[in-house]
Amino acid sequence: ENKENSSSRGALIVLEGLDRCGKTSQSSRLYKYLDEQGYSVESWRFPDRNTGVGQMISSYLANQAHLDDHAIHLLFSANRWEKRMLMEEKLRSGTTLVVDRYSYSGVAFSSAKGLDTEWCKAPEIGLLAPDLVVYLDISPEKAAERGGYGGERYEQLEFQKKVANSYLTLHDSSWKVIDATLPVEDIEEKLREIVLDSMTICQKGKPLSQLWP
Ligand code: DGP
Ligand code: NA
Ligand code: NA
Repeated sequence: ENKENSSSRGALIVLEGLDRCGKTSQSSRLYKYLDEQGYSVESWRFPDRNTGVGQMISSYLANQAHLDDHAIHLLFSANRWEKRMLMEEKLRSGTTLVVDRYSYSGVAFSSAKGLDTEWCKAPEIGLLAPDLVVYLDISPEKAAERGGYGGERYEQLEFQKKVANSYLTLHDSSWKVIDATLPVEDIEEKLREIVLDSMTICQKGKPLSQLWP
């Protein structure tokens, strides 16, 4: 099998979940595995704190800047828009992207503050739709027990409970849910399996599409 077939595109793989669900370490394990297998793959995350917009988001999360809930929502969205072109180029050139958080975080976290869900979804329209969304499922209580909430703005049990409820209303039958309380190696194995399936479907010519399908 030729993994470099120029007609095949990469897959847009998104990992979602509450803070402390283990998403970040699973996405780096997945990246490392795919890379070692010889696939063209990159590890991305949102917010991307390296851009100008990302720096504003970062200081908001660190409670160093105060912004209206709507304004910060639009900045998170802008942070995804500023990477959209590059994202499409990478996917079309055959690179799979493993992305830690995406538009679903955008809607889940802002609607948890009480913003209208449809309003929250609107600025995400036209961003690339993921080929696979994996939700690492953990209760807010269990996540909080893991400790190490870094002290950023959203890292509080009561707020995470609201985020969990928002995710529940967002998630549809296309999402793959993995129990985030399983041993790390078991999660890793399940993740590999569903990601490789999704990559195969993309290689076979599945077209890129846009949010919200
Ligand atoms: P992380 O770097 O994955 O720990 O994300 C930082 C925090 O920001 C985390 O609590 C999740 C939250 N977050 C991520 N994306 C968005 C978004 O688009 N909108 C809002 N309001 N919060 C987000
Ligand atoms: Na965090
Ligand atoms: Na994280």
